[in-house]
Amino acid sequence: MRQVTVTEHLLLHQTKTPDASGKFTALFYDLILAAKTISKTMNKAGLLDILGATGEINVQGEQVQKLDAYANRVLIHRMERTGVLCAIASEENADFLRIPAQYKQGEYILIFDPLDGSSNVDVNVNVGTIFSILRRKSPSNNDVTLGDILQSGVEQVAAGYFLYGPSTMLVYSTGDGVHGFTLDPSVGEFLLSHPDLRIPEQGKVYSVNEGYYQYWDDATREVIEHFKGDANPLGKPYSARYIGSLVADFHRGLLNGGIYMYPVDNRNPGKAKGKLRYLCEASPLAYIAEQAGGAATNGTKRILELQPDELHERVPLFIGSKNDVEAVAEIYNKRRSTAE
Ligand code: FDP
Repeated sequence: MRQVTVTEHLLLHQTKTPDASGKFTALFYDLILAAKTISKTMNKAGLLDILGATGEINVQGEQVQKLDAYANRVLIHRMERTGVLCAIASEENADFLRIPAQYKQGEYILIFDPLDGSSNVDVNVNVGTIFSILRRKSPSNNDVTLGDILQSGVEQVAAGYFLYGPSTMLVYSTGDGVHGFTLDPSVGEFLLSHPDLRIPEQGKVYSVNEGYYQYWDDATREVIEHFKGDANPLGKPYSARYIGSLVADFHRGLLNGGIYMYPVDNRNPGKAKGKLRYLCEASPLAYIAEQAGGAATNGTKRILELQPDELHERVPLFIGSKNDVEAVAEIYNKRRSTAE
């Protein structure tokens, strides 16, 4: 059987888009190249001196893993030279980066989490690179500003992730469904393995760090009880699965259905909005979820309609099968209206 490469797939999308200039395809091409470089290093991680922490604390107040810093460097180095970007924002950098003057400027903005789930990397658990692509809003002869980057999820031009696991995968959407590709290491190409992915409407699995139970409010506890009890559409408890690597937990839900949750907790007043970042985690994954027929909420509002005020804004996230996400929103909305 002849297999479709990701480049062919992108070119097909390009021909379907009126006025397409090929710049977007070029952007993807470089992104894929960066991911292949990261993937290759990930495969040998246990043999290189690249596991463990660098000793630095990032803008999120978290330990920077050596592989985090490495993936960030690879992505920035490759992507600032594409000629189609005007700015890059990474989970690892406090501020967004303007494309240096010596390189050609473009109209797109790339936001990424270079290595999501990296606290798992030392134990050889799946991690990934999550990305979001936006188009700048201000005129191209003006200096790019933070306002160009603080866009709500509905405005994304494309989003997706690379998953580094037993095989390396690319899952992406340009607003025309969700497509999954698997890297064939023997030829170095991503081949279409999961066309038109659809999340099952009803899941059977819930995924949350239940160790934080005592730090949740009553509404959140009721949400979790909904999935653990038998007064749910299954009439029995859901199975629990939590890898602790968002991109891997999300990917399981995308393929098999279910819900991933990272609610607000009161462990630390600084994290009163939850842990996950809107621009580089919640928004791109919500775009993928919706494009695959699933849903994503912060509890009361659709993730894609939220407007971020800060580059590293955090947000609670409930994402996956439509029925399960709607059940969560129903519980939070009911609690909210009785409290009012
Ligand atoms: P990590 O800190 O390892 O990068 O994005 C942050 C994230 O991982 C998610 O990938 C993961 O789902 C979550 O944090 C795990 O957080 P907890 O350890 O608090 O459960």
